[in-house]
Amino acid sequence: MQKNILWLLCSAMSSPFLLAQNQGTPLNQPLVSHIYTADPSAHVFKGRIYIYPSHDIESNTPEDDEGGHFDMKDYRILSMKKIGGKVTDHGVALDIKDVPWAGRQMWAPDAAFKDGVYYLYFPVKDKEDVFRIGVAKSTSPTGPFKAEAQPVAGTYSIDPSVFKDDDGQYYMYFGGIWGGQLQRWDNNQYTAKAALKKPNETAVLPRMAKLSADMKSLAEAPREIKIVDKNGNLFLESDNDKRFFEAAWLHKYQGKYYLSYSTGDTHNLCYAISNNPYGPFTYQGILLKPVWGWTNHHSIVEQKGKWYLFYHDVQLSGKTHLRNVKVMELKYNADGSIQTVEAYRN
Ligand code: FUB
Repeated sequence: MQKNILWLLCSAMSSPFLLAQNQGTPLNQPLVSHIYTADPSAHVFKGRIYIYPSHDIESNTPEDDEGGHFDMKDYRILSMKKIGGKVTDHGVALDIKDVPWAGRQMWAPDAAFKDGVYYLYFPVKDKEDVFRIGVAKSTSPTGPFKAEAQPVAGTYSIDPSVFKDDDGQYYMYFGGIWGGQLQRWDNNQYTAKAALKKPNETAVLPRMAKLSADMKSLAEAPREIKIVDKNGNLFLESDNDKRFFEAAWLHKYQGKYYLSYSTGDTHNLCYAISNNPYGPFTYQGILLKPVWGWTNHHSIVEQKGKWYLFYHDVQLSGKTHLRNVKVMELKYNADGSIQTVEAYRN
């Protein structure tokens, strides 16, 4: 076994960060319990909160280090008028069998609204088992969505998140390492057998690109997003309690761009700030500590002057791949830093 893979496996299996279920008492309850949902991308469209989650299922696909057991086959959208209000499940919005180019594994989606049309962006493996990002359209925020015949040209890996800036420009942030395959993409070129980074190598960086006016294509080639420490240095792979792993989310607060993301094998949600949507982003700290389960994935949204963190854990099932979405309020300090939140009470 290659040394770097051994290191990653060991760090994952013996992770001192992994929070076992039943450590503490959940401070928030699942938003729905009749289906499993994860990776909640929340947006306020016309005053209502819509959540675009992954729809977790028990497919009995064996668990592997590439996340094969996350074998989701459709998307279902949730909505609510306000936090704490009734949550509506709007049923299947897009099925994998209606995506002509898709092979398997519908992972974390996001959505955007422009000129009367809602766009669902979703990562799924193509028929060669390479993750690509697709787009589907609807005139309703809850679908049904009609997928384009091909993935968005130039996209790859997982976890698209689409941010609209104040000037009306949309940007897509994306990528995830390990099963998300981002380590296979260097300079936007694919190498199927690319190795994971070694501990002393610079960590893989998330990607972003401006979206074209048609919302179905990239206006430019994807670029790496630099996440640096307070001295301007990029993180190494061994800085795995801080470096990017997956689940990039971009929001703006008081004129600054906040990039938040999961550190994956150390299970933190962290954030970094920039004056520019392209970065570089300076690391600030932990937003949410590990939750029950292996993955930690979120979104941040404002409604009526309050900010909310949507996240997930495995409270309902106790199984890594059967998650449930939750929400809690997020607060900022006067200097713009975010107060670290806890999902459990001890
Ligand atoms: O839901 C499948 C994958 O798990 C997501 O794409 C990752 O972010 C992780 O939450």
